[in-house]
Amino acid sequence: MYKKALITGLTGQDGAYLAKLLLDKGYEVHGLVARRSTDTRWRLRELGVDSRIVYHDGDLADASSVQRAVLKACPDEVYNLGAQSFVGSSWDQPITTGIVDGLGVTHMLEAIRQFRPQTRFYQASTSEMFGLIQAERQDENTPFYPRSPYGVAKLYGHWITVNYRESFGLHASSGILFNHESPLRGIEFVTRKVTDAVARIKQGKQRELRLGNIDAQRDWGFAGDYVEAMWLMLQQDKPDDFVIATGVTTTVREMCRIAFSYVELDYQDHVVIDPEFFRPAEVEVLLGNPAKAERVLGWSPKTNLKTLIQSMVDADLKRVAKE
Ligand code: GDR
Repeated sequence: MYKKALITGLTGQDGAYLAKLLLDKGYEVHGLVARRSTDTRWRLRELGVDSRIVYHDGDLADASSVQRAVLKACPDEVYNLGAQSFVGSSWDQPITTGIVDGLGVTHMLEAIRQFRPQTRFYQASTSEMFGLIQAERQDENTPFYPRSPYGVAKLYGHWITVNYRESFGLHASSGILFNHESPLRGIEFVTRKVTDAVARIKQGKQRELRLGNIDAQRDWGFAGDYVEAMWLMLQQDKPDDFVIATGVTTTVREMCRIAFSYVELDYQDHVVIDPEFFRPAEVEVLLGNPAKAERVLGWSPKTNLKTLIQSMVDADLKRVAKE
């Protein structure tokens, strides 16, 4: 028998890659999607999966719509990827971020507990929960210290997942994913902001790139590799929490150098530091230890940062040329 999955955040980067992965495995894929006047399905079209998904109108902030989606879809697996996911915006919209990224998780867990307790649940947790890091390499036992309203809301989402697992015996797992990127990344995130600018500068459509703290360090992987880890977590007999990372950390500055030098440009000729893009509180460095995921899930990252950034520049060069 084929399985059914319900994905929240379906129209985002991870939602699109995960939908493709599950469809390729023979799943019936459902998505909870908020109705918007703008086009939100371009990533699904890009991966050729748009017409193969069953859409449910709804929003994580609205508990009744979440319940309705669970009752209609009858999913075997729920992947809760929906969130206000841009850290920078979370200072401007702390309440929306808290409702969607925090309470939204409880809306889904409650729907599962009440109507379909056999459903397996995946929560998209984040390395932002480590924030002001308490260990040089962060793993499942590292204490949390979030540094943004986003990180704080996600920490609530993480602990309520753990709590429902322990309180009600739900098969609920939390993936603590470090930064993961792709050509489908939103333009507000720094990798895509850089690769898009590189393509524009190379084609004479832009001259400079304004960035904030380029000394920040991140552990960047490829989103396509990371959605595989989400699926693997729900195939285990026992629910658990896993850090998903590459184990390599790189500065934003070095990431810029990789992107610009790929098209024979020097980032120093184009990058301008602009205080507007600094955050009220910064996460200076993140470096994950994915040893448990390797051991238990048999998962390891397949794509290194250079290959990833170059593939993003290639995609942006093509897209910008068509504009
Ligand atoms: P992050 O991703 O906050 O780590 O969260 P982002 O790419 O936005 O920032 C990474 C680092 O780059 C620095 N930076 C800039 N960032 C942006 N966006 N724009 C700039 O101009 C800029 N200049 C420097 C930032 O200060 C930061 O240190 C991402 C999101 O996908 C989260 O949803 C997810 O949970 C985590 O990754 C893991």
